[in-house]
Amino acid sequence: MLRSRAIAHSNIALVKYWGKRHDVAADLNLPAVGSLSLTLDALRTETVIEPAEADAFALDGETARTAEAHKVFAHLDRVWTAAGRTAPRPSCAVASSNHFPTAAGLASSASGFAALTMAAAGAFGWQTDRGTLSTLARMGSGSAARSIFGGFVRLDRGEADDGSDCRARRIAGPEAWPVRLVVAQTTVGRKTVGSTGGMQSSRKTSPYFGAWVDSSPNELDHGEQAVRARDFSALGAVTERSCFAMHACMIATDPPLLYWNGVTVEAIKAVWAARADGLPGYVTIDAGPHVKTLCRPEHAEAIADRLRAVPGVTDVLVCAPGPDASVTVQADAPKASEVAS
Ligand code: 2P0
Repeated sequence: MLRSRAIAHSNIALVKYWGKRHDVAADLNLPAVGSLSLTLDALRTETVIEPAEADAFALDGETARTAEAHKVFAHLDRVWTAAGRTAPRPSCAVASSNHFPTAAGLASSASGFAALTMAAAGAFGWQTDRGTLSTLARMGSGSAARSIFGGFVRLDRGEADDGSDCRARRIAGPEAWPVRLVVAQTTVGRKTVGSTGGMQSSRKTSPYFGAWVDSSPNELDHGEQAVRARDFSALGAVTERSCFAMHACMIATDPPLLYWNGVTVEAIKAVWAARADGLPGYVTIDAGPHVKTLCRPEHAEAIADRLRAVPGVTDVLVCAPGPDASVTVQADAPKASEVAS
């Protein structure tokens, strides 16, 4: 086993993932719909893995909670097995550090499991393609499959029961189309209903879940076509449609999954008012109250200023497209204990 260090960037879906396939093994974590995302430069996770006496996981410089650590060790087992190793997996010290500006208010599971997958493959001396790595990252967290790649990324739903065709692929690299995502934080603190449980609840109770799943393939194709054609207003339109269709499905869940707060609504309206004033921006919102606005680089600061002026917005961050996840093995990788928290 080698010492290995990986860096992965978080991503935001423009065409959303919400819901899991339930005709297959749950631990494959197969989505009911595909998704299309933008990887972001400003939000990254760095993970170092090295041989150890016993499994250990430190997050941001502190020993992680037991449940989090178990997920990490189970993921190491997955990568070890996928690499074709038959001997018992060697014990690993894993140190992971999130470099997220406080303004982000974003979940780190996408960059976290992407970095862990890349670092584990490196540590186990396994060289494979990024598509395969994305299928493994997906088993840790659906959105993590997309963070294996930079720029604009599509994760296909796939049809195979073993999940082998549910893998991410690059649609356009980070340099191919300079856009910005303006992240407006509308509260401090964590969300109350996690995504995994929320998705199950929507599938079981939302009368709109079927319509949401049925509408997704077309919207994904529209999103991909818009990226390939560099058609900004078409990408913006599908971004908003997918966001509000997903939230309609969430809100119709019983009990309702209303992830927004009042500031979320005011921020959406501020973006729409800016658009009417000639500053084109399009909103998307995840399983939380923050508002992310897709715009062109030349409009990002003016849109950020409009959002800063919304009462209750606590911080605003402008993100550019981010790179592929990367890994370095042994020689120039720092020790797990040296990763800055
Ligand atoms: C997305 N979200 O496409 C959607 C939009 C939230 C709303 O992917 O259960 O942490 O680990 O696969 O990836 C967040 O859910 O869920 C997410 P799991 P994940 O970005």
